[in-house]
Amino acid sequence: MPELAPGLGFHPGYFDRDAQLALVESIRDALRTAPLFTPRMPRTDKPFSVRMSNCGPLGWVSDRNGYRYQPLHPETAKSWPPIPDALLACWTGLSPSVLQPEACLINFYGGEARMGLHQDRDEQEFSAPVLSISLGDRALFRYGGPNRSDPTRSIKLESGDVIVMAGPSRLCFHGIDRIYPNSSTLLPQGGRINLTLRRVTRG
Ligand code: MD3
Ligand code: FE
Repeated sequence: MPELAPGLGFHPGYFDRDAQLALVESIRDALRTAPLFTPRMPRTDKPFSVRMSNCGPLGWVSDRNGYRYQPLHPETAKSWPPIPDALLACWTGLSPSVLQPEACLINFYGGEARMGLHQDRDEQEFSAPVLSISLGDRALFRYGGPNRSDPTRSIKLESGDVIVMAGPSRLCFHGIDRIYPNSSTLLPQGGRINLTLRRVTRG
């Protein structure tokens, strides 16, 4: 498998155009049950520029009380909808882990949205990978090492690309520096959707 760094797999064009369109339909469907919400930073209560929702038994949320996984939408108090089959199939095909994903975070980026450099460490299980699927406008993705001060590299993520963070890359710092507006025709209104599949609990 093509690796950008040890354990960091990059699969450009994993989903073809038809598969991307089908995924967008299933995400629109999920968002009818679980609408996008604006997460806020713990303590400071500052809103994220990215809007979010989830599917799967657990969803990642952030508010002034902290980051956590929970089974209910923070605004509707309903269960998250199921993870679409095409995403479960992608995980089965690319994940070296036998554990099934429990959370699919849906991030929506408008043209001005960013995500600062961070680690994904709210899970109890780090042996399973984190798998990320990009849809819509191109993004400038930056990743470094396990320490914030480690040097970073940047790559552009295009619609249909999949990234797998396994093994030594699982706890790497990473973020989205910018979105390139109008760089994809997948979403009629523009913007970028990132789907992040994660195992949360220990297997
Ligand atoms: C590298 N999302 O939701 S996904 C996130 O495009 C998040 O929305 C970004 O980071 C996005 O937490 C980046 C790619 C990604 C995700 C997790 C990683 C790269 C990673 C974990 C370790 C190393
Ligand atoms: Fe992340």
